[in-house]
Amino acid sequence: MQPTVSPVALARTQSALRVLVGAAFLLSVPAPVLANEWASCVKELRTIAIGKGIDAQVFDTSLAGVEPDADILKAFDNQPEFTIAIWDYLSGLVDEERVADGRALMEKWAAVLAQAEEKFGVDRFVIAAVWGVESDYGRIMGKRELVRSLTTLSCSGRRQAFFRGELLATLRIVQSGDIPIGSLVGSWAGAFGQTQFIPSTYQRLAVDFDGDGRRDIIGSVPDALGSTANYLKRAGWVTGQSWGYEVRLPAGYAGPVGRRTKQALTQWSELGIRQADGSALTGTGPAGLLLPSGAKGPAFIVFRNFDAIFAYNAAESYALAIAHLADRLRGAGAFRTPWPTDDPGIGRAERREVQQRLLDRGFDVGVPDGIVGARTRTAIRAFQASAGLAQDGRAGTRVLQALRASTSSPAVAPLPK
Ligand SMILES: [Ca+2]
Repeated sequence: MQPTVSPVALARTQSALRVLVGAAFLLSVPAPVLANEWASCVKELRTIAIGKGIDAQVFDTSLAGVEPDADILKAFDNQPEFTIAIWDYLSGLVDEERVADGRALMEKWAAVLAQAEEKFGVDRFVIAAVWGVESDYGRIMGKRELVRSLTTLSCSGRRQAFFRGELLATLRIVQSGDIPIGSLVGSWAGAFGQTQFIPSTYQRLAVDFDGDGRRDIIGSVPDALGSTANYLKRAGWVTGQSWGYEVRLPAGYAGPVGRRTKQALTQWSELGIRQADGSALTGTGPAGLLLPSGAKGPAFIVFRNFDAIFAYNAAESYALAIAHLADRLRGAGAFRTPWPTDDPGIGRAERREVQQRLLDRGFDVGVPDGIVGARTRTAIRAFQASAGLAQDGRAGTRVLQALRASTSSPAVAPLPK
């Protein structure tokens, strides 16, 4: 699937969606910035910033010695242009590790989550799931200096006006004393913190939830969780209602489909749709029918709260990952209907195993970190070629099994005794 993604949504959760939308971003690759252009651009930004209420001293301190980030351009160039299958996407985001980590952290932060649920009316499992998907519960927040990235993007490329707004919002964070300049690191596009807000979203929606007077979505878990709850509330979350659930379609279903094609549950029932366990549909309000991989894969009835999650990052696959992780954290199992593939996706532990086994066999994958990038895909293709398999470069069940089998029967014959 190739979702339409706004620059705002894209910037916020670039890490989660990179492979889905890499192609869209290639359209706005900035050109390298020349030194004299850079200096005059920074000067212009200074005038604009001061005109918008940023102290000259804050600007000068924040921009001191900042140079264009050529890595941002390289990162663009290295974006693979391919579409990931929904089952691979979900297998990486909703795996056993993320479920176990999330359960442990929900216990640790139970009081804060209860407060967030009470104050904003948003389901704590969904709050935790957003946290888990956006930053792996605060573990992966990006390491790029926000001011440097955003100044680079403010002085080069097609979206300069957008990124200038984000740079100003960043300087306001510094000026307010919410987060010190040295801590403001994030993704190349300016998403930062445990909720991966971009600075303008932060300015609108971040909350001080631990009561220390600062809104710190990087260093404070309560601030991050409260801010996520506030975001979902503002996106229209309906308290006490479900996002939706898996359903079963009648054979040969050819009725309406789509998140936006909402109708009453009675109408869906008349079309023969039941809950996955065969029971009658339940819930409140109009619902859509989501078929992420067509009528042969898992099907879902989705309510208004699915749209609230969708608002966090405009991709249905993303919203489904959050929704499913939330259910898994709550204790639910995998989907009943399997994905329509004979080569199911694998989680991060298995991806690390694939990488380690490739490494053991002499294929270069870098550090086995569970992140399947260009290097790992190249190594998988090389292994697939050597093993006579189709070369799709995908880290899936089939490649894992082939690696396990080939390691247990060594290619090199043992030395004679
Ligand atoms: Ca705080």
